[in-house]
Amino acid sequence: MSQPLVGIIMGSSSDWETMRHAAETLDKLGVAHETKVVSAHRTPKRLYDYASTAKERGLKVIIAGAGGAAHLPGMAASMTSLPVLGVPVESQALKGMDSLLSIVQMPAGVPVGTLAIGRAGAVNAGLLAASILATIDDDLAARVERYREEQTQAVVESPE
Ligand code: RP5
Repeated sequence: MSQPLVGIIMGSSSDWETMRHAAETLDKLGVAHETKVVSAHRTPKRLYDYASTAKERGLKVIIAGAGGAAHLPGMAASMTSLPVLGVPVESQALKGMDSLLSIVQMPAGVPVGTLAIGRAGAVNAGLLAASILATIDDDLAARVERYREEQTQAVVESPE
């Protein structure tokens, strides 16, 4: 793929099962992206390096997924003016409510666009990232429209 436009980061490789859905959604829409494990707690220097250089490296949107005490999206947002989309990964102990509340309630001034817990949030983060990029890319906008149209067509009239 060409120059990545979307950076998908996650707190642990155990988050990949969820975050791969963001990557697969971007694949379907033909959006170049990169994926990295970057932990706010275990690899803070890696997080600093990643977020503080993201813009100059050509990224346009960051998708950050984490579970539990999920500081990753907020910390990433504190170090870049790029849009940051946060995906709460479902945790074992609290089913992702901890992740959601850790990500969503940012203080005014440092936004994180918070998505749903789990797979739905990861898919939608991919779609939102594509929609953001599509505002200045007509070809991508057409692909996003087609994705939505195909989704509509796939809905059956009756469950039987
Ligand atoms: C968080 O802790 C990660 O985002 C992950 O969701 C959670 C558990 O990580 P592992 O113990 O599986 O590495 O930092």
